Amino acid sequence: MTDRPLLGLGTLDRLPAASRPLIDPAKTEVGVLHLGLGVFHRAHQVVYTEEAMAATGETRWGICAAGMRSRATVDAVAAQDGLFSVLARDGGPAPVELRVYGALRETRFGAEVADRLADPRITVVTLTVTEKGYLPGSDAIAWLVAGLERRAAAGAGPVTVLSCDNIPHNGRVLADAVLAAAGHLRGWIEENVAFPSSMVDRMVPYARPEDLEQVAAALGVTDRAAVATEPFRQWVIEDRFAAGRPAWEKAGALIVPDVAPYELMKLRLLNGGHSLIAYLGLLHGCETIAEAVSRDDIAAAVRALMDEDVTPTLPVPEGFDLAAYKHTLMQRFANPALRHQTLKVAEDGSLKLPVRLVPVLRERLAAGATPTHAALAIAAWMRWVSLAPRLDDPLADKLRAAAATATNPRSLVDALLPLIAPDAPPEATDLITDRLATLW
Ligand code: CS2
Repeated sequence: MTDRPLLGLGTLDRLPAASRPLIDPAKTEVGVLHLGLGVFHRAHQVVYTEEAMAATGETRWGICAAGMRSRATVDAVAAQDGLFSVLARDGGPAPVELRVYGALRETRFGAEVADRLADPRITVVTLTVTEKGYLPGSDAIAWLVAGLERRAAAGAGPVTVLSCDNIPHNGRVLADAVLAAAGHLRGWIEENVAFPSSMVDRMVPYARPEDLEQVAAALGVTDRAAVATEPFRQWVIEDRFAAGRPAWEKAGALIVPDVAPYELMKLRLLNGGHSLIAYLGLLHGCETIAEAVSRDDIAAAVRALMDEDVTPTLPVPEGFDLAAYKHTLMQRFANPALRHQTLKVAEDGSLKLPVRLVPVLRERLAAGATPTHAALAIAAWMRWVSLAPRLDDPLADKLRAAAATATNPRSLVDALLPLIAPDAPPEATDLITDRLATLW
């Protein structure tokens, strides 16, 4: 890296005008608390929240975001006064967007987040803690409950806790996890906290050194917290709030009575498709999702998964153009500028497949159909589990031990399927074994 100055409040005026924040960070107060300071939060909720403030002129929805695992990310963002850039590319010669965002006003690390919830000006908590954040005993849930405890004690009033993770009816899942850990606070939570469900969408890989270099060259400052993403973004939120919120609809979010149809569509088509591409791609040595779908066999498999297996399971919202949605998805997967790591999408498969593709497999089998491509995705995951040099998954040890006992496709399915689909029907085992044999 060169000796360009670091991005921060003091260097904002060096930025090209078109890349400056939409709001004045110095005049923005915190009204939202966020758990999970990863790349997705920065490229999604921060962008919506800043645009909402810019559209309404409200200055009270700045974000205090807490890192759950990476101290380095918290330090990088804090060193830049909360500022970071979003670089959106679609494969064309110039970025579609390159802007520094200023809505993130404070950072915390881990358990420190709890105290912040005692502030009555904070009326919304958002979460991006990934699937494993909702497991019993997770830090995220413990810190959230500790925060709610302080809020109740401080008499700080009702609050909305909004899950932004890829889990069906994520609001209900979160409410159940929080209430199960709440002990004596249960009654207060039931009276004062709303848990809407939401569907979030934007593909955001880990930023690479080349991305940071591109940002620095264009902006003239060093930004160690920049994120590189695609132009597309979507947020559909259940209209169930306990108190005030940013006007996210002014930034394009849909606030609806029921998010379930949107959630299922997104989880099964996009995320389910993603998982299939990632595991098949890894088995073929592909580093990125775009590289994987540039192979005709993988592109054909994803299309077939979407059209033949997933589509018949979806309750499509009134007036929604599903064919166009699927077409756009294929284009997004193929975005050559995105460099979305197959390894990143392959993480935590034991938690992702049960919400993305196992239900498709079960529902289609129950309907008397043969969901070959959902079975192929699961088979590809199993093959990857048995071959991967390293597994990033909360069940990694268990998966490895189970896979180590398997000597043929059938025994691998027998060893792994119960871990992601307990009580799967025998036809599921047969179908996955058949697909696995083609990958063996
Ligand atoms: C991906 C998602 O990593 C994964 O499992 O499928 O992160 C996906 O990129 C986002 O949900 C897109 O909105």
